[in-house]
Amino acid sequence: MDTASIKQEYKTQFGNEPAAVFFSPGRINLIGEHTDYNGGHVFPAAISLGTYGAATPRTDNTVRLYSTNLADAGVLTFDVSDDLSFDKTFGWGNYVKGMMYELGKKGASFAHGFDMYVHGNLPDGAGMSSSASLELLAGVMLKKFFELDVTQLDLVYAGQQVENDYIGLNSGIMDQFAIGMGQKDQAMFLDTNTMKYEYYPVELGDNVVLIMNSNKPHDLASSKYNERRAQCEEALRRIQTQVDVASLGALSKSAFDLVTYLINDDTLIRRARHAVFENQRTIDAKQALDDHDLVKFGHLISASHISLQYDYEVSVPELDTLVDTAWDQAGVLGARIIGGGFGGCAIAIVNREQAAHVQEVVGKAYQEKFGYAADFYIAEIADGAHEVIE
Ligand code: GAF
Repeated sequence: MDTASIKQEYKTQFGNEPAAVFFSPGRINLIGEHTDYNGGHVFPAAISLGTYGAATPRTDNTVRLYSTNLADAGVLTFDVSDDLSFDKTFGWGNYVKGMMYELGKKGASFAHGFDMYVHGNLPDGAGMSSSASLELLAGVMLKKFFELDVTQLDLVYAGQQVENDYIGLNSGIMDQFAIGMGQKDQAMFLDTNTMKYEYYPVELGDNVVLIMNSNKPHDLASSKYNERRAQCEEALRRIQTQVDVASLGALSKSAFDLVTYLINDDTLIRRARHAVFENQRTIDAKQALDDHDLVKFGHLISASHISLQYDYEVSVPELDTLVDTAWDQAGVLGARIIGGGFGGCAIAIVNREQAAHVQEVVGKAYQEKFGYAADFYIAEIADGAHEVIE
């Protein structure tokens, strides 16, 4: 959907012209999975698939929300003077109301209502972070309409608080950061321990990032995401009984080896090993790009998948099939699951000329095995959440 169509749809729904249109991307992650709540590094980028919002301030206190993606929910309505606490029955609207709630805790005030029409082209539940996309969409809209004195980074943190405190998913900062701070053609190499980051051009020579959507939706909150985080925290707690270390991300691979006896539990060792090794792989992957060593970069990406499959156990047969089949194809440098796991998407770094063939072969194998199709997109790296000015 382009800006003109979303404006038209807004008008059909609400009867007036929208005052502004906003876009908030989804994200991919080159490498660094489940490291962001372990004080490690991540390497994500915002993409051109995402969520559009057309909106207008109102003179009264009513808020009306409508999403084409969840049209069955109809128009969701509340009043800015209502209790804005989480309400399970309010469905997707909680992401917008949650941003008001969290920004309100930081001093923002909302003196009037607004109408908002939302349309996302990000496949729902595909692990490209449609929820963070919606949070940041609401964030940039609220900032404009209520003249909030907040930075883009403040909106990023508010989005994470919506997940953690409002919705109840103990996610890290990666998704909101990538979606809020993204820049066209740039990935972000972020140290989640210090929050220092640098933009890094996604220049992969003759290669593209092929997104492979399993179309098996994941549900992070009801999946084992919070359990994984708790397992990492427990492993760290056991290490800290004897060693002064702030996070798993602060441990080198050899330092970790020396303290596994303190963890002394098969599952917890595997979870923590993933966090420690994945952090190191992410640092090495950036070094490989610095060295123009794309073959090594690809190997690190594939190693990440193996670690997520066996040590962290967040993959599923659908994603393993996409990744394994991609690995077997000429022109593929590496492939792995992205995001929280338990469904959603994988990526493959593929030679541009061979991408169509890889897509065909992987798609056919997937359809034969699972009886439904996977979808494929070439990632376009895009700007973070913003108002669309024409
Ligand atoms: C989800 C979370 F929201 C992120 O914070 C991150 O932990 C990711 O899973 C795994 O790397 O997308």
